[in-house]
Amino acid sequence: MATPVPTSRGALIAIEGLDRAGKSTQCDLLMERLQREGKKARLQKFPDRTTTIGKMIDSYLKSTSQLDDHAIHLLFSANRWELAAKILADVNEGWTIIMDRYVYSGVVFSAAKGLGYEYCRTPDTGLPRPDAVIFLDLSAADAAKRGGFGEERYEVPKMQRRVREMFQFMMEDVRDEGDWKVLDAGKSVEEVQGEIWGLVEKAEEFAKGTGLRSI
Ligand code: T5A
Ligand code: NA
Repeated sequence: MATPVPTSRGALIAIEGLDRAGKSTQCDLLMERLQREGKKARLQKFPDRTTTIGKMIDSYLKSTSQLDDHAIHLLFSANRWELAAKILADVNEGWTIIMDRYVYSGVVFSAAKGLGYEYCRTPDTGLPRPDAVIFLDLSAADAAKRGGFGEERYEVPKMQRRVREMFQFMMEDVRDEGDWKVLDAGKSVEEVQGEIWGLVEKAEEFAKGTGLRSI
């Protein structure tokens, strides 16, 4: 029996990008605008540090605990899986969900540490696939202008360089999937927000009349 296609589902949108590209700034502005316009919309940050798994991830990122690279990779994925059913249900009930990072960060950060790219993708296979992935691209020079790194584990120049290379590799690899939109995050907050808004409206239009797909 064919699965009925929901006609009034929300859109699932991932905001991805390099560190300090402005993902959280843009997600917050986007949520304000969506809510101002009376839309059913919510934000989902990944990692979601509030769950039991999320707390393990948080302590790893703050270097208060150590974990094998495979183990932390699987925990990041498990953190997405534990929230997947709710994401699916909410989208099908008409909620637009904006995700601040998603599987793409999961793949590139672990691959940047040396785990195999294909291995890194495997645990996320089957998760809800975003209608649009909005990638905020920032040059290393512009990133450096945005103040010093914080205290967290991956906020060191060598890791950041590898992450940038891996994101570039992954962007090429998934190009055919057609749902990646790359924006120049070096523009002003307002300019970037304007471009994101246009892409969000398109994704919402696309979402009407199509079922949510899987990764
Ligand atoms: N991770 C994550 C994995 O390894 N695997 C996974 O599966 C996942 C999901 C935590 C870490 O976990 C890793 C990746 C990370 O290392 P996080 O909590 O999302 O992930 O990371 P954060 O440190 O919160 O986020 P970022 O450092 O990447 O920053 P953002 O959100 O991109 O940037 P934002 O909005 O905080 O802005 C940074 C600064 O720039 C300014 C802002 O005011 C702020 O000061 N700014 C601008 N300045 C000029 N022009 C603009 N257009 C600007 N936009 C923002
Ligand atoms: Na952030």
